[in-house]
Amino acid sequence: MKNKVTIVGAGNVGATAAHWAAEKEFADIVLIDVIPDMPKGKALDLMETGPVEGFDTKIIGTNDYKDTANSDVVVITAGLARKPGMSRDDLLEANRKIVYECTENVVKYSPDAILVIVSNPLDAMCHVAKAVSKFPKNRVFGMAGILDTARFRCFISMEMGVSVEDIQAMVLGGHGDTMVPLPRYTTVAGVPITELLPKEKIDAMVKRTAQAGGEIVALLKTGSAYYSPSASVIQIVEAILKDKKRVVPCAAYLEGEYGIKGLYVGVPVKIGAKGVEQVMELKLTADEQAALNKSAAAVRELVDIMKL
Ligand code: TXD
Repeated sequence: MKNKVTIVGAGNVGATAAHWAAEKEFADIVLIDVIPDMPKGKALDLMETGPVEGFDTKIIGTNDYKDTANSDVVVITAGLARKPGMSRDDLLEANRKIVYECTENVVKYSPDAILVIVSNPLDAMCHVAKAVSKFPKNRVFGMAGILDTARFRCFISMEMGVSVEDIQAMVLGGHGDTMVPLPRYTTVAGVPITELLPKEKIDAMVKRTAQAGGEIVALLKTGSAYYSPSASVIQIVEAILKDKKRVVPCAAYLEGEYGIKGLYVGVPVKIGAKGVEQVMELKLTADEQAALNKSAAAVRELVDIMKL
């Protein structure tokens, strides 16, 4: 039987994620949104791309959660995106209600699905989805670290003039301005960038990475980044459906790892058919741990406001 992937929110991230997924032919796709007919239009347009691009993926657009029944993976991208001058945290009130409602609807029809959250503020929205779904922690987690490391990798590639394919990066923490890029664990062909680049250059790239979402928001003016976020979430979906055991940073529910309890924070995890199959613990220096604690505290503050 073919896999089924539902994408909730057919906006910039959701529709572009459907596009990447359609090309990969790994599942039937359902695109759902509250705007009447819009997801149907986008799904049909994408289906009509099949003959040109050579994919046979079935894509359904809908406003009815019945069509999402028995999904293997559900990606939640519904919610407001940032406008210039806004932080991700400014979206908390509006998006918690949206993510609450979407999760409620999704779990009614797909009680065994794995939920991958994208809506911001990301880590806090994972808490909403976990509380509403009551799913085990391995089946509810968030996409942010793949995007943040992709941005870091991109900047290193631009700085050094080397292929992005040979760059591995690590970013920990919440998906916000306090995120923690880790140069010691960021390598070019296995060599840490701390041995390849001067400290000032690395510091500048670390800062740019933490602010990279805002850089795009300031340029777009009408919304936030979506090509890279959507590609990143589809990498997770692929890792689940193909049981690839990819090791990537995701917002995972920690229960003591890194000294953090009862909180979603970005850490390296193993992703396979069961979702988050393992949290990988890195050895951190005192400074790195302090930065992670600060980032976790920022997430905790948002979670406390929600009183879930
Ligand atoms: O790294 C990450 N996790 C992120 C997160 C990277 C980029 C974007 N990130 C966040 O994803 C962003 O801050 C937003 O909170 C979401 C979605 O961003 P996108 O750019 O796709 O926003 P759009 O284009 O405005 O699309 C949102 C869609 C839109 O079509 C709405 O009609 C729909 O969400 N929406 C809903 N769908 C279903 N159900 C409900 N209740 C609903 N409310 C809005």
